[in-house]
Amino acid sequence: MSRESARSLGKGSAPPGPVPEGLIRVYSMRFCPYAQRTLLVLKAKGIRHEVININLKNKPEWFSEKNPHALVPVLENSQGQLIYESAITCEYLDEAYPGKKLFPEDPYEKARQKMVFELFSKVLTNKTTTFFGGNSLSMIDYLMWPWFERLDALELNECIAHSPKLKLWVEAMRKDPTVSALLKDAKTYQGFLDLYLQNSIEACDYGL
Ligand SMILES: N[C@@H](CCC(=O)N[C@@H](CS)C(=O)NCC(=O)O)C(=O)O
Repeated sequence: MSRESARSLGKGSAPPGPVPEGLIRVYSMRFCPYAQRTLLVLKAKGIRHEVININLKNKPEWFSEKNPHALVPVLENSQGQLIYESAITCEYLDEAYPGKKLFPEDPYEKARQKMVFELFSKVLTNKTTTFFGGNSLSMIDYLMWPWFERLDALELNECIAHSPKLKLWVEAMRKDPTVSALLKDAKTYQGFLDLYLQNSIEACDYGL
């Protein structure tokens, strides 16, 4: 269950009811790279979820009750617990749900991924394995990917043109079934961005 491509809720909309047992809800926006992190983890772990898209240019009055900063992503579970900040939502999902663990079990390796994530840009040059956490894809790759997916749309592909290791990583990421299931093309991102920069309340629903 999902509805990733549902139209967004805006001002005047009724707040959604409680989250049904056995599901988790994510408040999202179709073009948000932070929310994409949460969606990647939901998909990679096969977690049953529903998506409520929020119109960030015309936010519902009730949305600040879900997150005091009124930003997406936010998770809400059937006990009414709310979790926000994308990296925190991803770690919560990894810990709260069974199945494939995306963070390493080893506490040091997990701390290392988090340190690497903090360092982000410095690491790009020190990478020796295909993925950032080793030879298989793990949480840190999903946390970083959304920005790389948008390079083409922003005409910033030059950033990776001179880094063969990074180019190989991008190619490997595009082949991952979770990444490819959520992939959007450059034209779509550009269409969204044009409207977003004009402050259009249609931006978040671009292409629907
Ligand atoms: N640090 C936050 C950033 C989230 C964020 O900035 N989300 C953007 C959309 S991509 C947002 O909700 N913007 C609404 C606003 O700025 O009012 C996280 O990692 O979750």
